[in-house]
Amino acid sequence: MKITDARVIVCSPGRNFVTLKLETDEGLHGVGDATLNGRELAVAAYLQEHVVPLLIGRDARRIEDTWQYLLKGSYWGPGPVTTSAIAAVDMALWDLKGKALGAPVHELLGGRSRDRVLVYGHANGRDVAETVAAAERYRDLGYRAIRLQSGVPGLEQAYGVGRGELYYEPAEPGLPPEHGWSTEAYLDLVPKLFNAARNTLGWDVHLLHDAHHRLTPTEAGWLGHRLEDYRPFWLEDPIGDLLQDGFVHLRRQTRVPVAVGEIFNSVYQLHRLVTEQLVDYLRTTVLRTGGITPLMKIAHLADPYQVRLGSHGATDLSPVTMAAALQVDVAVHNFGIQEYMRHSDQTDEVFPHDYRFHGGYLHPGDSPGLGVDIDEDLAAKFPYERAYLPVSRLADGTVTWW
Ligand code: KDG
Ligand code: MG
Repeated sequence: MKITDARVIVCSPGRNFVTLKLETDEGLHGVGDATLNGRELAVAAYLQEHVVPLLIGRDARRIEDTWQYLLKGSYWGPGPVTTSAIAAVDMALWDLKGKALGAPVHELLGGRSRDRVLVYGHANGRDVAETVAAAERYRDLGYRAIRLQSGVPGLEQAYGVGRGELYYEPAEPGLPPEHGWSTEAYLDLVPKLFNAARNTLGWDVHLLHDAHHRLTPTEAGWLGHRLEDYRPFWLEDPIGDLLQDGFVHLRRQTRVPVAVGEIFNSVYQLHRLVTEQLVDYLRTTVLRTGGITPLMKIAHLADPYQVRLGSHGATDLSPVTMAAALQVDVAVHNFGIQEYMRHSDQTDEVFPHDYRFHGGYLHPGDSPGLGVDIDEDLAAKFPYERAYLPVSRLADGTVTWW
């Protein structure tokens, strides 16, 4: 099965996405997601200028070989642009492999380890009361796990508090907006948020929270310690997750379960966190880490250390990534939870997919390949729009992590 055409499709049905579509001499096509939020065109150019010429004429059956060829052949090693591009190729090749063999990809990864995939949704609001009310609505929709993010007193905007009820989109059209940040106000708020949520929702639902890399290990230890009694499912990105030593310090201070890695793009950024059991969940997903091929290896590395997958699934990862992630989630033994931020209706129309939400779980479906496609004609009606993630500053004007 030879690759005869490779198209890079950039579209913006509500937000920007970069998609790779491979065609073969057997009349089959495969799709992959290459979206890197706020830096989309860098990956589109990387694919178009440097990867597509290497793909035409290649044997589409050779997934591992192609992955190694694109990574080692580039010489420069993994980085967010490179691995997002390679991920799109890898996803499209798994999609093709499944279609060629008439099997959903999870059958090729060892078959199902579970019937359905536990997901968490995003409850948010301008204050604690609004956030808890949003969490109640999620629970009424059947969610068994809910992430809580609230506006912070004194700050106009806060990470995780977005537009729309069931839809959160942080990227803004135009140049980056600037948000203020106060660690003190945030640390005062979060324990109150969890206390109110447990009082209202009870204990029959998992609660999660994302600190979005903004705390020092000492601050994160203080917060984790205060959240322990509310039995959070996890505290995500409590500290900058590239600083591995920080997790040693954090573990000494709190027993709160820790999730990290949505910005990781290789096993080298997480192996120590896994082998020293410094974290509980890995957020790295098929897109950021270079595809299904490397994510399966990461899952297998993590399994004996009792570290589980909890893949990133924000709206900037297209339905193609969600479909691919679900194939892995349902297959690997050490799965924990999948983030599920619903896409807009427009996005779902451009990317028709098999997966369905029901009763707090996602069901990946059983059609051959990944179970997702792109409607190219419809995609063409939504051209790229420049958009950036916000930038944060402290009260004195210092730039900090958003
Ligand atoms: O593009 C950035 C988002 O994907 C990220 O901010 C979302 O942290 C995030 C999450 O946990 O979903
Ligand atoms: Mg996050």
